[in-house]
Amino acid sequence: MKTRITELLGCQYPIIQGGMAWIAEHNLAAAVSNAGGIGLIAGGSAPIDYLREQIRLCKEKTDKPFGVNIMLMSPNAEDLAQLCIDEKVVVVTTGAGNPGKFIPAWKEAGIKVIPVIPSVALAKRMERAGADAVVAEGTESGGHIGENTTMCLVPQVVDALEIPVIAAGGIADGRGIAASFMLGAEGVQIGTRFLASEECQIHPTFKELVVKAKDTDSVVTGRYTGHPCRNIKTKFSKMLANGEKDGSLTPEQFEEVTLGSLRKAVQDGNLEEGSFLCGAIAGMINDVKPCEAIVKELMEQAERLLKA
Ligand code: TUI
Repeated sequence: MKTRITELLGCQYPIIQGGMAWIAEHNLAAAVSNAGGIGLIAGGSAPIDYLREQIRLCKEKTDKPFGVNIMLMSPNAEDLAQLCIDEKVVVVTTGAGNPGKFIPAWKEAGIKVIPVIPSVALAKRMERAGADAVVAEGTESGGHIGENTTMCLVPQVVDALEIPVIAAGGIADGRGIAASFMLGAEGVQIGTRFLASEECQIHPTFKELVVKAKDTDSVVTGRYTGHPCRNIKTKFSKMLANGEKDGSLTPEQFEEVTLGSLRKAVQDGNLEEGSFLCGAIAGMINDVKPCEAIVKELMEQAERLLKA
């Protein structure tokens, strides 16, 4: 399937793996790239030496293009942005902020720049700033989210821009890909489906939560802090949601108890204190498979539907 996204990135399929903080490391990124998509390594708020090592390990595992996600709320985003230039990364995606100030240097270095955006206004600013494409991310996504849904956001961003649009949020099978293309997207970003992949290095408890999740097992916490995040329902995320609702947890206390909670979920599978960030589509995911099988299944189903 050829689109402006496969042309831009030099990949076989228009599937980009989500740049999930604490989760997306070189084993996952290389597996997705080797399967014909674009794997991403998440910068998150990792130390620069960690990200450099991950990029180099990924280069050893794949000769296919892969990218890096820069989380713009990270205190060392500037250093990580420069590292992408030094390591000649093919494509950078960004999240949780406006990457405008980094775009000229990335473009100068020949890096393809794809900001993740939750609104038409920000999408237009990114196009004007020189972005090559955008990911229009609906509120169905896991992690830090905007308000609009994939179904409403994607066609409005497509109408507002000339550059290609990648749909994200709630896409985990070929039907979601075909629907995204009907909305005018030329690629998809998929995170949650790859959580339940063999190459994903998260704690087994995290994978089990994804596979066992039902349609109603997703909850958004932290709206009152200005950084809403979608999680799998656990005792901890329900406590946060209730504390926010009934006022028993102040925004300051919320920030305090969630500090370090991503690591506790991903590395320790800690159900008492971990934030298991995950998309609302988890209910549809019932098995753990290699990335190659996931990508093959996604593309076969999407192509069959789009031909029909
Ligand atoms: O960034 C994400 N998803 C993430 S980042 C993350 S790590 C984190 N941990 C704690 C608090 C916050 C983040 C976990 N998941 N997705 C892309 C995304 N970007 N969603 C929303 C946005 C966004 C929001 C505001 C992008 C730009 C923006 O601009 C505001 C501005 O400065 O104009």
